[in-house]
Amino acid sequence: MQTFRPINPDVTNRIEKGIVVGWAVLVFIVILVAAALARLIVGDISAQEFVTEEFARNAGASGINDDQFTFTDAWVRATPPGAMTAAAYVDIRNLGNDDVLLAARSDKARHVEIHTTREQSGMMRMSRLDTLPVPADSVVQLASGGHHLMFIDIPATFIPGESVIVTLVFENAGVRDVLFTVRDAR
Ligand SMILES: [Cu+2]
Repeated sequence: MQTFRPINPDVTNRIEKGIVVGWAVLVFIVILVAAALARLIVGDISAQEFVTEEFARNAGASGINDDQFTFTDAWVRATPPGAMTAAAYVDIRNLGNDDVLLAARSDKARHVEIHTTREQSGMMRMSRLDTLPVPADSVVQLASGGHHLMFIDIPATFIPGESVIVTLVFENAGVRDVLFTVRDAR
């Protein structure tokens, strides 16, 4: 025969304490996990922002600025569907020593050529330049109707507002990544 035994108040107290401590530990763990996740996510975002900001500082739409070069007005002419080539323009200011643009490349074209425009028997014709001198203390303008960069074999059309990174290779100063913006200009 069972007899009813009142629960020892001391035991009840101990169980309640255990539950409180258990909850406290659980809440603590949840906060730790949440903080770790938040840090991971926020950390990633700020890393991206840092890259973007740094790139914008070095190669923003208004151009990159360093001790040697300032690149301004860097843009690519938007292309109609099916186009195989696109022209790109930029003003290169050389604040340093004499240099020579040797090549350009972009992952938005199979290759990029340096072109110039010449009048030939009343027609404007483009021809390829092997290199383009960029003398000290000068601005070399790659502009419509003159020197320009030519994207050859483009896999996709260039849509206004898009950004295109073009790597310019200089004989002395090395490479510079310049951010070009696609513009709808005819
Ligand atoms: Cu051309």
